[in-house]
Amino acid sequence: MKNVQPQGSHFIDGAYVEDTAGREIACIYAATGETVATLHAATPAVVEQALASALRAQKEWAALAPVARGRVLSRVAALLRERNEELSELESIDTGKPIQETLVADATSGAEALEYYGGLTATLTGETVPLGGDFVYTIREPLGVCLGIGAWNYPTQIACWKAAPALACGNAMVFKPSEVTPLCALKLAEIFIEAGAPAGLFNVVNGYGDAAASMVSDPRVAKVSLTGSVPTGRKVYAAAAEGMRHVTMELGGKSPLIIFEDADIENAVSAAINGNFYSTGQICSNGTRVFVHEAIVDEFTERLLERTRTAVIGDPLNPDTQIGPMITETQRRKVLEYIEIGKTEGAELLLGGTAPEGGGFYIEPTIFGNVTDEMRIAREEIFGPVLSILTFGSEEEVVARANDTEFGLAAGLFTKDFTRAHRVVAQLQAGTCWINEYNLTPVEAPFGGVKMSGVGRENARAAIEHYSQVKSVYVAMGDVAAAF
Ligand code: TXE
Repeated sequence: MKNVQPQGSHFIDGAYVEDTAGREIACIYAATGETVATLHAATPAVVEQALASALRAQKEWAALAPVARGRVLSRVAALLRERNEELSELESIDTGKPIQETLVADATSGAEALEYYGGLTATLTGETVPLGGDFVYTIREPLGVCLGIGAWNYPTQIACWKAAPALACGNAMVFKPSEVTPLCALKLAEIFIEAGAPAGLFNVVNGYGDAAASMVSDPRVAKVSLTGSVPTGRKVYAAAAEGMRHVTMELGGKSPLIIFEDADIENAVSAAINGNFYSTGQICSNGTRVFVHEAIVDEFTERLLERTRTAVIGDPLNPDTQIGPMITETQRRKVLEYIEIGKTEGAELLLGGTAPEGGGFYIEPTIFGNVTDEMRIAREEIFGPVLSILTFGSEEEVVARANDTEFGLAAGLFTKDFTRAHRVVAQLQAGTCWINEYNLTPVEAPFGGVKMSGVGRENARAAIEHYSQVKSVYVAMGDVAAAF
């Protein structure tokens, strides 16, 4: 195994920083269970250094011409692309995701975000509002220091999806990666410096939830953007509310994927595979409730099983591997418990369900049939490779059942009837919907949830609204009227 031990646990003000007084963070390769790096969680002194430096850098950054800021973001994107291979390897070691995925979905997705917002930076302006003589103009201002808190499934992508719009708007960012994937964001911080960003503009502070929590309530933090679970989202949102801080919450889901009777079965199966087994099922927008029309459920299930049986499980660094391990032993145990719950609840285990022999935190792709709405495997976010097939009869019925969840992150449907597609999409309670596709999240499209799945939107122009504020300036052209 390549040496991935970073020069320090944190990256602050343009350099690696270490404070061994912090609690140890073991970075474990999920494919073998071996510790590949050891870091130390941020102490209050490290947090202080990160916030003070970000505050300084933000002022310097906001004073630059927008086109110059955009140029830095574009350079970061170019470096990410140049080093895609090396960064993908690190991403695979950090997360256990197969290299064939990380080569196309992580540093490259991060680069797209930086390209998009790099191009947008110089276009972010206010507006003029004529009032018939007097007028108002608006100034789009940065918020200040933004705190990004990441989950473990997409450490590079999440950092870029948050940093790119934040920085485009003239903010600085302090990013706290998940404690189980602390490595990738440090590399991104190095690249920011190499690309010419001021020291402190993008700082990385590693640590557990408490390190992030201490920053959420720091008065120097103007905005918090979290990707994580609903319980954490609730805590972070509540703490941010104390200081009236802006928030973006990208939380969990239990999204429906609806396959109507006229669907193209092969494409629908492909979508169900991508929406349940990519990244070993550790994706927030996964379509884990697969509703299949009763007329085609046998045909659909047969093809799904046939194709899933061919999945290559193995070493994430082997280019042939299609399914890697779960992120941690804890997550594997949680998923195995859900599989047991599914069996006890009476769902029919059609495929997988066990952890393969040997080291690493592997679980076979698992498919349950005869799942019903009230089962826990159909209601709770499992965050693993567990697909549930539910059957339905009518459009009206499936829309009601698809919406009968506390979550609302995403939804997908397959049909050749485009009138039905748009009619159904209009009724689905979800922030992102796909028609005849699943899980594609281009940076050009807003992404985020409704209901318990979150607030705010990432990506696209929509994110600009969440990383900037508008100041209105009233300009009088005449005399001031007063009563006396
Ligand atoms: O997420 P957490 P975890 C779900 C998934 C998974 C479960 C737990 O079901 O099994 O969440 O994963 C930081 N104040 N998802 O433990 O706890 C924490 O350090 C501030 C779904 O990784 O939500 C980490 O950086 N920050 C999800 C981040 O929050 C706090 C993706 C997320 O941690 C904090 C990941 C606090 N009080 C997990 N407590 C999705 N749907 O995308 C923790 N953190």
